[in-house]
Amino acid sequence: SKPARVVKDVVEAAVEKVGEALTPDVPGAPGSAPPSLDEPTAPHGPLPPKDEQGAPDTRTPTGAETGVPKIAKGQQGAYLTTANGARLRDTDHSLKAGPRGPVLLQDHHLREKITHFDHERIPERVVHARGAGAHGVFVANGAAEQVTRAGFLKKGRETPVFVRFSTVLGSRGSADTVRDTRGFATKFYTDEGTFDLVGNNIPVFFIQDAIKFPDVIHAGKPHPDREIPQAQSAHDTFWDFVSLHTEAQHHTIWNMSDRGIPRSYRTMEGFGVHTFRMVDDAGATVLVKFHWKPKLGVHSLDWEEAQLLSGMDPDFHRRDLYDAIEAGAFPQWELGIQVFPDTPEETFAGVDLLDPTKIVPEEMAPVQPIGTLTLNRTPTNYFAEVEQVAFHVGHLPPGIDVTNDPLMQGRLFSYVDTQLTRLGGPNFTQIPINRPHADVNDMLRDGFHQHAVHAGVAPYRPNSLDGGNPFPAGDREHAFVDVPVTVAEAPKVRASPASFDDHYSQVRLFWASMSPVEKEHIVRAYTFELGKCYHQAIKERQLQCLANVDPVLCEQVATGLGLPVPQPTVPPAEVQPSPALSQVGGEWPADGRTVGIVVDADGDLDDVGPVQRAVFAAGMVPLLIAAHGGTVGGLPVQRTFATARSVEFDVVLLAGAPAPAPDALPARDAKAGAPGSRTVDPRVTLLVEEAWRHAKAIGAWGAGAEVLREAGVAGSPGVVAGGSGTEALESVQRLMAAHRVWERFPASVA
Ligand code: HDD
Repeated sequence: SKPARVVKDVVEAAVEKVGEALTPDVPGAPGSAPPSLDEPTAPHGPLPPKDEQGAPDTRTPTGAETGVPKIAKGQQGAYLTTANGARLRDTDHSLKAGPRGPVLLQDHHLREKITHFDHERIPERVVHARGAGAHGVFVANGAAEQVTRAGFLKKGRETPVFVRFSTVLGSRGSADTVRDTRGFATKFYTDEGTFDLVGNNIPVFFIQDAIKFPDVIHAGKPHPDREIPQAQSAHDTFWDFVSLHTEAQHHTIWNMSDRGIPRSYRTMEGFGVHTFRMVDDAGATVLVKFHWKPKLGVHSLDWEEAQLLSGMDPDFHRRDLYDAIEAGAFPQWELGIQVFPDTPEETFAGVDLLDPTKIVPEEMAPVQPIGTLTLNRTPTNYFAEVEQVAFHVGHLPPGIDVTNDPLMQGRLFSYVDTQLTRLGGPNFTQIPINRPHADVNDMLRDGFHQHAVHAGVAPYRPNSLDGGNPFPAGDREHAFVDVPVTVAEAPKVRASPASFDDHYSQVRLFWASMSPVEKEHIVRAYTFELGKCYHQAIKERQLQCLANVDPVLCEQVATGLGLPVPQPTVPPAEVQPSPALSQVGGEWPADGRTVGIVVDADGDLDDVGPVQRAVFAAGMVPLLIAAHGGTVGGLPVQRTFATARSVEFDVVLLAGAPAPAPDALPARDAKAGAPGSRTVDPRVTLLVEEAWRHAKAIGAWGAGAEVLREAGVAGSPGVVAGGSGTEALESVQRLMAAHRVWERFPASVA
């Protein structure tokens, strides 16, 4: 049987994998024998470990084969021990002078246990503190072989990976669904050295030079006096910064768009942001930009949904990722590159490729797929893996090199430096999750937390004492050779190229590429965030920036704020919209979505079983919602009216019209002491009203149609009623392909 840590949802999802009736062989699953709650009486081994992360564990980090496991196993043997392996009899009582006497200083176990506990926390990441990670595999399709000698991009090559997704501003315990940029950092354990692609879900960055990074982060983080607001950009210092450093306006409009509130990590694009240089075996180079394209499409939350989720389920994205993987719905992304000629100007179609605040629209340089990422394993231990993983933009394999993007250049310094504090010294590459899968034979020695037992006496080169080891590799041995880019002779200056001065044309390009409903969301986001600022001058300055982007955008936000509309100071650029930037208008698979099904003992339950099976068969997760836990008509209930909220579901189906229960919220039309005129439990009506407001498809059959009437949504777009349960499901499934029922959103911005 599987470990008891398997969560309830996963159990339900496991049912789907089995594809059978609702009786999996998982402890706690409906129909299985109930797990014993008593302490076992006989010792047994620890819970079965997951497969260890790929690195052979019998080698030292220098690559020397020892034949002895070198990675500390979390648990060995069946008995409780001290950290030094002495078996213990009792861990619940301190050693005392008599049962009522003082505790003795000699109690080593007490001191060791408490001391270790006192030091369990390490500093959280200075940015991207809140994250979730997963293991997976990257399979190359060979398309990149034409432009790079990187071995892991050769056709059919499979490379183990670890991915960490994150928010930027919030601290470790902050909510997942806040409006923010998301980190998308991938560690490819290639056999030519680790490649870290440390990207975001937004293709541009706030600043053009790394020297401003502490400033933009200080501005985005909570105010230093009261340390609020947490994980928000809706405050004065953030808007002060972005309106003064107008290069930030492009990244900011992406944040204010639906991209700032992804539906799931599984439905996010990822971007390497910078332009990289690729080099082939002959030394020929091209410039490239990396893109991750999610197989499920790019989807976002509705703003109200995001806010509700921050309270209802602050772990929404982390849970979604882990549940999907545990249920076998492995998230996938296509890795693609835009390829540009490596010219001395380092520009493409007028876009400066060294400016990290600019994109090259896909219509001008198509994204060419070079391989597929599949996340297929959740971490065994959050701290050991997700917290301790350390990425670095400079971790590059032969065939991929950096460019002179001044943001990238600064990052090349920052990522090792920060680990020295966070992970407590320079040996963090020896931590299991960070260990390269390629042989390591460096001449780095000693330092805090040195785990390797290095042999030999000559960690220097050349030497005669260690037989000359280690040897420098040549091209044939896949050495990393820096591309000998010519550096122009130029005066030393603190300056940017003139092309970096264009701060508005691509903001306008982004705005112009949005559908009306997306524009509406952007207007609302600016209005909300600026409305949270206290300083009039900051709001006015940001409105000035918006005037330079687009008059409609500026006017709408100014109206919301009750402020005058400024005139542009920069003439509006002529832009060609890029349809690829819009999230609306396509059709995507429904895999991994969640279907809430309201059931009631008096409703039409016959169709529920077939609907559940059809939902599973479509790769989605059905969750039954009822007035109480346990079963309804023999069907196991997963959510009650007390625990369910619409935001958890992508669509809602109604198989009944539950009457108001005594523990329901008071209906707004109820007089004191009177039951009110409602016939449906107001929590169910609320569920439907919210789902409607968030433009989700809603389906009902039998008595369920009554709920639609009571909620006042019957007959509106995306609301289907009548027929059988499976017919209702088929209708909402068709609607889900577009992700939401877009026409339900009022689109007042043309
Ligand atoms: Fe950064 C973490 C992405 C600019 C300094 N960054 C970090 C993470 C991501 C990014 C995804 C989290 C990695 C993880 O999950 O452990 N950062 C970016 C992107 C940038 C960017 C896409 C611009 C294109 N970053 C940037 C600059 C600097 C840093 C300009 C400093 C000059 N970033 C850091 C850091 C962090 C970090 C302080 C904090 C934790 C860590 O590195 O390991 O070094």
